[in-house]
Amino acid sequence: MKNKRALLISVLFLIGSNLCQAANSSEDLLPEGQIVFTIGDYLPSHRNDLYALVDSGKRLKQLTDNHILDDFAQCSPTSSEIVYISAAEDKWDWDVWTLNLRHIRPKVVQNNKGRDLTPTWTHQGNIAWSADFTPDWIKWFKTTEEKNYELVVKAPQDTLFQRLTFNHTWEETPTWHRQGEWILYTSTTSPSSDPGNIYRMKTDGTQAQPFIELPGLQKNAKWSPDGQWVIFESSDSVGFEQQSDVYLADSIGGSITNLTQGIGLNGYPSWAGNSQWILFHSNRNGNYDIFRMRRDGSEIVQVTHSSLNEFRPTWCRY
Ligand SMILES: [Ca+2]
Ligand SMILES: [Ca+2]
Ligand SMILES: [Ca+2]
Ligand SMILES: [Ca+2]
Repeated sequence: MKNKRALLISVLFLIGSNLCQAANSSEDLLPEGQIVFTIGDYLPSHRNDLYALVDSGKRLKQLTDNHILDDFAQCSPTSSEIVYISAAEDKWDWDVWTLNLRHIRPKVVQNNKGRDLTPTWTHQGNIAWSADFTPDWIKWFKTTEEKNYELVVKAPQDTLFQRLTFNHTWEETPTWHRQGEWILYTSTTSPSSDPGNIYRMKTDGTQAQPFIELPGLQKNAKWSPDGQWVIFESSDSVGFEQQSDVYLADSIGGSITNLTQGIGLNGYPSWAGNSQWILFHSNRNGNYDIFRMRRDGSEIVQVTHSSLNEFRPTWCRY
């Protein structure tokens, strides 16, 4: 326990001192706000914990410390809390949790059987995620990609979630348009020929249709706060990627631009500061770090510099 604490303190110091160095430059690292992200193994593991970078990038605050998986944070529309995945109750059965950023108070949203993935907030502050609907009797015969995940949504005060998709494929990484009319999400309709594309559907689950179809896997789409743009990640395969980049599209899925241009693996884009800035992670310098850039891909600045992996950022305004 003592060793773990000593390690943690040195890790915080390492990151904090590197960050201070960066923040002392003439340029502000970020629009006013805080970045919440994961430090640990890039693949989900019990070493992954959530941290917040506060005071314009000068101070690192640890949000979870329980030697279990805490990962995939997304900031709420009011920026007062995050939703994330935790394996607090069972190593193999991940669940959706929220955490109040001021009081660091974790709360389980749904203790749902199976793995719950990629949680997000709707425009109204409800919580949506991807839930495992693979029947128990068939689970052992299916590869990961063949399992059936469905998108579900739940108001914080409700006991039951509402199911949005009804099919036999994997749906994940939903994102709500700010007016609450459309959802974008990723679906693995034909994993043998294409590992996944971005679809859109009405928020009641109807009118599903392709939105962005490129070779490889497109996921982690996020509508911009002003509703005009979509950022997403596109990689060449599922796992063991050779290539992954952050792309920008307009609100109807056109004018697709590669913003990160192939240097390292780049992904998990997130909007910051009123649709003008994008956060993302990249391993271009040998391990994962958080970066930020303008919406057109210019002014890329590295935000974290430690030799650990920092990844999956989400931005919360103050
Ligand atoms: Ca679960
Ligand atoms: Ca499904
Ligand atoms: Ca694709
Ligand atoms: Ca790093």
